[in-house]
Amino acid sequence: MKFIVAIINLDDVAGVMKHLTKSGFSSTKLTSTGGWLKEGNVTIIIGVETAKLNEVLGIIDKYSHSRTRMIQTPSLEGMDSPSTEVKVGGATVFVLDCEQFLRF
Ligand code: 2BA
Repeated sequence: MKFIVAIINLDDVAGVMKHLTKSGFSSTKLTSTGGWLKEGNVTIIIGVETAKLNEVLGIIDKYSHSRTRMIQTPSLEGMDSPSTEVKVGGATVFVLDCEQFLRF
Protein backbone atom coordinates (compact mmCIF):
# COMPACT_ATOMS: atom_id res chain seq x y z
CA MET A 1 0.00 0.00 0.00
CA LYS A 2 1.14 3.56 -0.72
CA PHE A 3 0.49 6.85 1.02
CA ILE A 4 0.29 9.84 -1.32
CA VAL A 5 0.71 13.44 -0.21
CA ALA A 6 -0.19 15.81 -3.05
CA ILE A 7 0.09 19.61 -2.82
CA ILE A 8 -2.33 21.09 -5.30
CA ASN A 9 -3.28 24.58 -6.44
CA LEU A 10 -6.56 25.84 -5.00
CA ASP A 11 -7.99 26.26 -8.51
CA ASP A 12 -7.36 22.60 -9.41
CA VAL A 13 -8.41 20.80 -6.26
CA ALA A 14 -12.12 20.49 -7.04
CA GLY A 15 -11.43 18.74 -10.35
CA VAL A 16 -8.79 16.43 -8.86
CA MET A 17 -11.00 15.37 -5.94
CA LYS A 18 -14.09 14.97 -8.10
CA HIS A 19 -12.29 12.56 -10.42
CA LEU A 20 -10.61 10.66 -7.56
CA THR A 21 -14.01 10.11 -5.95
CA LYS A 22 -15.61 9.18 -9.28
CA SER A 23 -12.92 6.51 -9.73
CA GLY A 24 -13.54 5.09 -6.25
CA PHE A 25 -10.56 6.55 -4.36
CA SER A 26 -10.88 7.98 -0.87
CA SER A 27 -8.99 11.17 -0.12
CA THR A 28 -8.69 13.80 2.60
CA LYS A 29 -8.25 17.49 1.91
CA LEU A 30 -6.11 19.64 4.21
CA THR A 31 -5.83 23.39 3.93
CA SER A 32 -2.19 24.42 3.52
CA THR A 33 0.01 27.37 2.64
CA GLY A 34 3.11 27.43 0.44
CA GLY A 35 6.21 28.39 2.39
CA TRP A 36 7.62 30.59 -0.36
CA LEU A 37 4.71 32.49 -1.91
CA LYS A 38 2.66 32.29 1.32
CA GLU A 39 -0.41 31.56 -0.79
CA GLY A 40 -3.11 29.06 0.00
CA ASN A 41 -2.93 25.65 -1.60
CA VAL A 42 -4.45 22.30 -0.70
CA THR A 43 -2.78 19.11 0.47
CA ILE A 44 -4.62 15.90 -0.36
CA ILE A 45 -3.70 12.66 1.37
CA ILE A 46 -4.66 9.37 -0.24
CA GLY A 47 -4.11 5.78 0.88
CA VAL A 48 -4.12 3.43 -2.10
CA GLU A 49 -3.28 -0.16 -3.01
CA THR A 50 0.09 -0.26 -4.79
CA ALA A 51 -1.52 -1.73 -7.90
CA LYS A 52 -3.71 1.38 -8.21
CA LEU A 53 -0.95 3.95 -7.60
CA ASN A 54 -0.48 4.87 -11.25
CA GLU A 55 -4.21 5.38 -11.72
CA VAL A 56 -4.26 7.91 -8.87
CA LEU A 57 -1.11 9.66 -10.13
CA GLY A 58 -2.66 9.86 -13.61
CA ILE A 59 -5.76 11.62 -12.24
CA ILE A 60 -3.66 14.11 -10.26
CA ASP A 61 -1.49 14.78 -13.31
CA LYS A 62 -4.45 15.18 -15.68
CA TYR A 63 -6.40 17.66 -13.55
CA SER A 64 -3.50 19.77 -12.15
CA HIS A 65 -2.08 22.58 -14.22
CA SER A 66 0.97 24.78 -13.89
CA ARG A 67 0.58 28.55 -13.93
CA THR A 68 2.92 31.49 -13.73
CA ARG A 69 2.86 34.15 -11.03
CA MET A 70 4.62 37.50 -11.04
CA ILE A 71 6.24 38.32 -7.72
CA GLN A 72 8.05 41.42 -6.50
CA THR A 73 11.63 40.69 -5.55
CA PRO A 74 13.05 42.64 -2.61
CA SER A 75 14.28 46.08 -3.68
CA LEU A 76 17.76 47.40 -3.13
CA GLU A 77 17.86 50.75 -1.39
CA GLY A 78 16.72 53.54 -3.72
CA MET A 79 15.95 51.22 -6.63
CA ASP A 80 12.65 49.94 -8.02
CA SER A 81 11.87 46.35 -7.03
CA PRO A 82 11.80 44.19 -10.15
CA SER A 83 9.13 41.56 -10.85
CA THR A 84 10.11 37.97 -11.40
CA GLU A 85 8.05 35.26 -13.05
CA VAL A 86 7.61 32.07 -10.97
CA LYS A 87 6.15 28.83 -12.31
CA VAL A 88 3.83 27.17 -9.78
CA GLY A 89 2.72 23.56 -10.03
CA GLY A 90 0.98 21.48 -11.36
CA ALA A 91 0.89 19.26 -8.32
CA THR A 92 3.83 18.49 -6.03
CA VAL A 93 3.47 14.83 -5.09
CA PHE A 94 5.21 12.63 -2.52
CA VAL A 95 4.65 8.85 -2.58
CA LEU A 96 5.52 6.95 0.61
CA ASP A 97 5.38 3.28 1.51
CA CYS A 98 2.53 2.70 3.94
CA GLU A 99 3.45 0.23 6.68
CA GLN A 100 -0.06 -0.27 8.05
CA PHE A 101 -3.57 0.84 7.17
CA LEU A 102 -5.89 0.50 10.14
CA ARG A 103 -9.53 1.32 10.75
CA PHE A 104 -11.01 0.95 14.22
P1 2BA B 1 5.44 27.67 -2.38
O1 2BA B 1 6.44 27.27 -1.36
O2 2BA B 1 4.65 28.91 -2.12
O3 2BA B 1 6.21 27.80 -3.78
C1 2BA B 1 5.56 28.31 -4.94
C2 2BA B 1 6.52 28.25 -6.13
O4 2BA B 1 7.62 29.12 -5.86
C3 2BA B 1 7.13 26.86 -6.37
O5 2BA B 1 6.26 26.11 -7.20
C4 2BA B 1 8.45 27.20 -7.03
O6 2BA B 1 8.28 27.45 -8.42
C5 2BA B 1 8.83 28.52 -6.37
N1 2BA B 1 9.74 28.34 -5.22
C6 2BA B 1 9.48 27.70 -4.06
N2 2BA B 1 10.51 27.78 -3.21
C7 2BA B 1 11.46 28.47 -3.86
C8 2BA B 1 12.79 28.90 -3.53
N3 2BA B 1 13.35 28.60 -2.33
N4 2BA B 1 13.47 29.60 -4.45
C9 2BA B 1 12.93 29.92 -5.64
N5 2BA B 1 11.69 29.55 -6.02
C10 2BA B 1 10.96 28.84 -5.14
P2 2BA B 1 6.16 24.54 -6.98
O7 2BA B 1 7.52 23.92 -6.95
O8 2BA B 1 5.22 24.03 -8.01
O9 2BA B 1 5.54 24.32 -5.52
C11 2BA B 1 4.17 24.59 -5.24
C12 2BA B 1 3.93 24.39 -3.75
O10 2BA B 1 4.19 23.00 -3.45
C13 2BA B 1 4.87 25.16 -2.83
O11 2BA B 1 4.37 26.48 -2.62
C14 2BA B 1 4.84 24.33 -1.57
O12 2BA B 1 3.63 24.56 -0.86
C15 2BA B 1 4.78 22.91 -2.13
N6 2BA B 1 6.13 22.30 -2.28
C16 2BA B 1 6.92 22.35 -3.35
N7 2BA B 1 8.05 21.67 -3.15
C17 2BA B 1 7.98 21.18 -1.90
C18 2BA B 1 8.85 20.39 -1.08
N8 2BA B 1 10.05 19.96 -1.53
N9 2BA B 1 8.44 20.08 0.18
C19 2BA B 1 7.24 20.51 0.64
N10 2BA B 1 6.37 21.24 -0.07
C20 2BA B 1 6.73 21.58 -1.33
